[in-house]
Amino acid sequence: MDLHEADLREMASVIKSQVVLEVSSQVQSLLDSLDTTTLDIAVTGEVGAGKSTFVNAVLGINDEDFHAAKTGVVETTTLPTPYHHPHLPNVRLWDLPGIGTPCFQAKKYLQLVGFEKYDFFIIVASERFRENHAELARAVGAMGKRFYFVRSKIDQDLQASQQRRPSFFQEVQVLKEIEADCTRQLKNESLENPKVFLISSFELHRFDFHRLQDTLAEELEGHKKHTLLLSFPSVTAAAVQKKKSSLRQHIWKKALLACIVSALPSHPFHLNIPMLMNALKKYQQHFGLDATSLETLATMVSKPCFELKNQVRSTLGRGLSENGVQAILSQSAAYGQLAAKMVTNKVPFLSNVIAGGISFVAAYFLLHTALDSFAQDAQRVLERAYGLEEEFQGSSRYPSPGFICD
Ligand SMILES: Nc1nc2c(ncn2[C@@H]2O[C@H](COP(=O)(O)OP(=O)(O)OP(=O)(O)O)[C@@H](O)[C@H]2O)c(=O)[nH]1
Ligand SMILES: [Mg+2]
Repeated sequence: MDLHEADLREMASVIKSQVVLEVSSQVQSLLDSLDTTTLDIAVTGEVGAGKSTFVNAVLGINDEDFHAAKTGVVETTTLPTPYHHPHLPNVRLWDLPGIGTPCFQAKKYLQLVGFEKYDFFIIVASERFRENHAELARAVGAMGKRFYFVRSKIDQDLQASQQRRPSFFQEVQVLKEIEADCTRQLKNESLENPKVFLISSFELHRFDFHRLQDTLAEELEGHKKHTLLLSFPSVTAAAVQKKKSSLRQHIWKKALLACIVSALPSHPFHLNIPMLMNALKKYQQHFGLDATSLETLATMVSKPCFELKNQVRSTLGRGLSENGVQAILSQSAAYGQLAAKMVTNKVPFLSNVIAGGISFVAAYFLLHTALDSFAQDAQRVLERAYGLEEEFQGSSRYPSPGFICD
C-alpha cells in the first residue's frame, strides 16, 4: 500500500489546526471550490455547420434525448442556449445562433450573445473557413478570449472523397489536405497560427477530438482545467488516464472528510459510508460507467448495451454496494497499520482531528482502488464501443489515440 508523498505534503500544509470543525470546513471548502467551478463554452459558426450536434456529442447526449440541443437541417438555433453537462451542473455548452449573413458584424454579434460570460469560443465550419469566421475570431481575440476552429463533418468528407476517387483514396492524405486547406484559408484572412481541429461529431474517437481536448485543458488553469478534463467524454486511453490523475489529486480531501465527519459526536461510525458511496458514484459517472451513460454510448455506436456492460469487470463497477465497500475498507484496515503510522507522523495535526489514522488510510485506499478499477473498466468499454483494434491499424497521421500506444 502506497501513500503519495505529494498528498502527505499537501495535507501537512493545509491542516494547521487541531479544531475538528475548522479542518473539516477548510477541506470541505477546497472540495466545494472544485464543484462550483464554472465552465462556459461558446459554440458558434455558420448555420447548419454542426454546432448543436457537436454540443450534444461533447455532453454525451443523444440527439433525440429530451435535453439535447435540437439538430437537423431545419432546426436553427436563434438564441444563445445553454446546455448543462449531465453530471456537472456548472459546465455549460452554449449553442450560439449561426453567423454568416452577408452583413455579419462580429462585434455586434459578440455583444448580442454576451461574450464576456464564455471561457472560450469554438468556431465550427463544415466547409471552408471564410472571412466571417476570421472576423469573428479576431473580435473574440480582441476581447481577450481564446478561440479554436473546428472543421466539422469530417466523416462526410472522407466518404465523399472515397466515392469520387476510390482507387486513389488515402484517408491520411485527405485529412492532411483538409487541414492544410483550412489553415491556409485562415492565414489568408490574416490569422496567425490558427488552431484547427478536424472532427466528426458522430465519431469523436477518430480524428482530432482528443487533440482539441488536450489543447483546451493545457490552456486552462487550476480548477477550470480539472473541470474540463472531467466534462469532456474520454474517448481515448490517454484521456481516461488524464481524468484519473485529475481526480486522484483530490482523494485525500474526500478520505479525510469521510473520517472527520464520522468522528463527530453525531456520527458513531469511523467512516462516513454514504459519503464514500457518493464519491464512488461520481467516479462512475465521470468515467461513463453508470447505466445511463453506457446506454447512451451503446446507442451512439449502435452496439447492444450488454456488450459494453460486459466490459465492466471490476467488483465495484459491476455492483456498487455498501457491502462491497465495507469489504475493501476492512481489507485496507487490516494491511494499513504501517501506512496509518506514516500518515500521522507526516501530518502532525491529523491525529487530533480524526479517530485514528487507520480510518483515513482505509478510505484513501478505497478511493484509489476504485479509481484504478473504474479507469480500467472505462478503457475496456471504449475499446469495445469503438472497435479500436481494427479501426486504427496502419494509420500514421491519426494513430490509435492511446489504447494501443499506452
Ligand atoms: N455526417 C455528419 N453530419 C453531421 C455532423 N455534425 C452535424 N451533422 C449534420 O448536419 C446537420 C446540421 O447539424 P446541426 O448540428 O443541427 O447544425 P447547427 O450548426 O446547429 O445548425 P443551426 O442551428 O441551424 O445553425 C444535421 O443533419 C446533422 O446531423 C458530423 O460530424 N458528421
Ligand atoms: Mg443548431
